[in-house]
Amino acid sequence: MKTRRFRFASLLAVGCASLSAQDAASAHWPQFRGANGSGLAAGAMPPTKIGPAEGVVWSVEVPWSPSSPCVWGERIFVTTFAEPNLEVRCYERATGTLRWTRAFTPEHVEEFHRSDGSPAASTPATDGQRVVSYFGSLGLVCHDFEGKELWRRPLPAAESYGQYGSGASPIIVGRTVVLNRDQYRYSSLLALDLASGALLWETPRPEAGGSFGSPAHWRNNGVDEIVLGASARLKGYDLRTGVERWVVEGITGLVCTTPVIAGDRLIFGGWSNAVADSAVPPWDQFLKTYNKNGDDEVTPDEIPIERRDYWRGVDANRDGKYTKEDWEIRKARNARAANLLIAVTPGGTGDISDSHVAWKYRQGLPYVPSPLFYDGRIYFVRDGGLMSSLDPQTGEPHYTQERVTGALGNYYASPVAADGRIYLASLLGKLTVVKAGGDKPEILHQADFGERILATPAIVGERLYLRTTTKLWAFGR
Ligand SMILES: [Ca+2]
Ligand SMILES: [Ca+2]
Repeated sequence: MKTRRFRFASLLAVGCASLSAQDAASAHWPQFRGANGSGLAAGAMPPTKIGPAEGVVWSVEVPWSPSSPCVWGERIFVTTFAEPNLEVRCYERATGTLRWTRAFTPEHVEEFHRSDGSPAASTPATDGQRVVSYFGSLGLVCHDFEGKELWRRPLPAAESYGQYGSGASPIIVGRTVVLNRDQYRYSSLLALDLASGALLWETPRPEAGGSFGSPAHWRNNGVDEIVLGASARLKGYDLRTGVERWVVEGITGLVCTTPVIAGDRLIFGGWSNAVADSAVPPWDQFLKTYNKNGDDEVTPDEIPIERRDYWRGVDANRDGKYTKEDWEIRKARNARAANLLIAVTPGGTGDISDSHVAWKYRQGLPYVPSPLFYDGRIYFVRDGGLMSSLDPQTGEPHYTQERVTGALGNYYASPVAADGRIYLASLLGKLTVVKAGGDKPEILHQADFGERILATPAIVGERLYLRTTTKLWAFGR
């Protein structure tokens, strides 16, 4: 009898779990790029005809930041920079009415690029009860849905690579908040208890000189892992302990993208000109140019002040000065770094660079936008407005670098998909709806918002939410 009751309870639990998973996929968009960063909203039916004068349900003015909407039930959460404050905002999903704002004035605002960056670049994450927001200048803060602060985890102001500003968003996996804190120095991966904000583990990543992609959760052969890439390496960590389980050597140098799950595989794709490092002269030449006191190193005070920031990222061993060792480290790193899109197969531990990479693809790679896995295919968009689609099993292209006609130029927002359509938003403000599948991207619709788009759209039910430079928009049929 006990056994039977236990079995019944297990069945019930399984039933509930699958129901809530379905529910989560369609009724919510709980973090950057939705459920597990997939860019997908299963069962959603967003409109095709979207534009500043088409399908608008509502729009509201929001101070600019590149973070994306996070949606749960009747609430939309966004972070923003309303100078001098960092803000978490909650809007009514049905009407766009501002429900609450919580503002923070940091002691030091992290450095960021004014044109394309903001100290509120990270998208919040929610489990349906709490919303967790990250600011590189502040740390993590958790609110309930009414805006009551539940906990705060202060962190020193981030020193991002190249002073672009922090870019990665926190994710929630079960009861754990995971944050990529890759930066110029003191890089680490953190896990916190969602309920209390207590630190569960922090794994130093001294080899990571800064990255901008959000981590992904991969259930790899039965083990819950956190995966992220930086500085020419893709790594998997045990979610429970933070212990590194595997590494793939030889991805791109500067990572802006998030890995995505494709069936039992993990897809990672990224491009950066940090692979070539063409701007860095040979060591002897650098020493000759800047060294003033005849020793064998260059200290920052020997470099003209207007050039110091430029050279900061070259200090590979992070000791605050420039020596031949920095050049050797960079040389070794660059020797392995490669601009690639790869499929990692499950079950590997240790260095799996050769053993668990099913294929590598080298063309048309994305810089900032993450790849998308949708309906059996991988899609990605390269700066210039060139779209590609691959088979995840073989890495063979369905099409390669096809022009997204009418929406060329650069892309920051990641592609998202629902109901047989892929939604692309270009930096210059063109929204393009492409039919999934086919032997080239068939454009179903295109609109010009007349202002820049950096944020990845969110899709929930029959709505698509889009953040442009000045506004948050809701679209429906
Ligand atoms: Ca010197
Ligand atoms: Ca150094």
